[in-house]
Amino acid sequence: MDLIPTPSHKPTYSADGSFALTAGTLLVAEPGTEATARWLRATLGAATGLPFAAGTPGERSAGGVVRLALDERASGSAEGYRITVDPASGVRIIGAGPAGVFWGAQTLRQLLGPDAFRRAPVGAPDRSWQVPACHLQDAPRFGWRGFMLDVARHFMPKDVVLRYVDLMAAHKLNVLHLHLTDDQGWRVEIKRYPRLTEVGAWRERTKVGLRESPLWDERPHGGYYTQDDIREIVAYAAERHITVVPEVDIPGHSQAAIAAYPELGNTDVIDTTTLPVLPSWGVNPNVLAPTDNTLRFYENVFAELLELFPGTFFHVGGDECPKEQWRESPTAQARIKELGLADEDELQSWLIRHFDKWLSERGRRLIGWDEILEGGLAEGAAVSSWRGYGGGIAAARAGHDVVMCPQSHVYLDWRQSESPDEPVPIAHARGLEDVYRFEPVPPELTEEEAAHVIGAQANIWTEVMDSVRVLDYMAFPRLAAFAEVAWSALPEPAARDWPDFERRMTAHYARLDALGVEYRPAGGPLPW
Ligand code: TNX
Repeated sequence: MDLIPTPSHKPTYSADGSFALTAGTLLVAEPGTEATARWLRATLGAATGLPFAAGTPGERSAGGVVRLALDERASGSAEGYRITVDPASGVRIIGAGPAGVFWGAQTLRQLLGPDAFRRAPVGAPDRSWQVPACHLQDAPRFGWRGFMLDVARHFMPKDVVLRYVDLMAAHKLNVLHLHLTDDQGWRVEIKRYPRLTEVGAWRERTKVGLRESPLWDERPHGGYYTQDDIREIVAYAAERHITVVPEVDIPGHSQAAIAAYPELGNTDVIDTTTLPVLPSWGVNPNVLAPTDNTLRFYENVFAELLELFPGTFFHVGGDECPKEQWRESPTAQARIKELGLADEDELQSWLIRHFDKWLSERGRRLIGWDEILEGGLAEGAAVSSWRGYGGGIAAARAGHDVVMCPQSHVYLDWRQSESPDEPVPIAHARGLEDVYRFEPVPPELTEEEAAHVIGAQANIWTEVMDSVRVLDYMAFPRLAAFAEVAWSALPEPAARDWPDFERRMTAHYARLDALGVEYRPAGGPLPW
């Protein structure tokens, strides 16, 4: 029934009709499935007005039953599930693990049609809610199906993040990578260093930027999440089987931190006390000093963040760190000598290695942008391959895990067409079909190397996105195409059937409409 992402096994729809959800339909949650039952009752209850009264395992009802259960034999993947819809007895969702049950519930919502995505009923009180009779078996291709949101360039209020968690869940995406710090803003409260948000979360009006963009703004900007906000976001995501991966970008893209604590910068090269939270975009020469003070400072920052983010991976950035100041800094040069390093690239590697070790001692794993390969990749590090596939290929060949997110395919800040009316005219045109044709595993990898591609991710950078309306426009519909790439395994990449996806998108646009997503319409940009 026009599912997106399409299930890994072709569903069979039987001719004998459908099951109708009614006020008499019971919701039975077997042990381990209670969280999904809560989600189902809340969302489908709101959309349909039906009560979904709780039944006990084994209970039957004239109104039928929606039964949630766990059975590890349901799929080879803990995120896999099976659904059976019988016109008489009801719906059975069996997950191999709790996540599988949840993804199955998301599929059930799609089977019900677009109005199931609303927050209040819109039809006549006696309208019927039909689920087509079917057998469905599904499991994801990748364990990391990521979406990165840059909340540093433009702060996105907590509600926006929670809404995106729900939108991710609707598309079976399961990793939310939050880009929390950059030159232009520090977005998370750190108790030990209050100036990070007192100073680092606020910037003067943007003075340089994409002037050609109608969204280029001259307003001051700021905001941050308190630690309780983060706890709420993480818990909300966890209920939806989404892991939040924090990113604190070091040693480049760190000027907001330096503006708050000037001793973090290269004080022997420039007067860091005059550096503001950066009011312009691009690659910035003012980077962290490779000193013990910097190491201790970030250890303390990370220690607070580890308490907030329970997931395994911790992203330390590592991208776009110009080395000029290190070249000029007597302190940095002395460090290079003392450590017996060849150059500044190795100095960055030394810094990343330090945190790789520090994180692994705490049971976590470091992940960084593919620049962390330069000067030698830290032992346990995983790589986000953004400058194309090259970094990811090199890392996989060296036995490191990789998340493929090449800008050429899945940078959702890139413009969606060549039209002069595109509201965010960044970079090159990447339309829905381009994203749909993204293949995360490059053919040159052997099977063993390819196993290190643990997933794929779409990234959205928000230099010129200052509101959720623009964010929606840039993220959708392309995130739906990306979700299918990350979830739906195919016999071979060439088997991706664009006309079929385009057809299914017709149904999906109706779901996005019901959700209130302001996607880019298929026919072209809106008259903004
Ligand atoms: C490069 S991708 C960056 C970001 C920019 C983005 C714009 C990456 C790791 N660094 O700082 O926002 O390009 O597309």
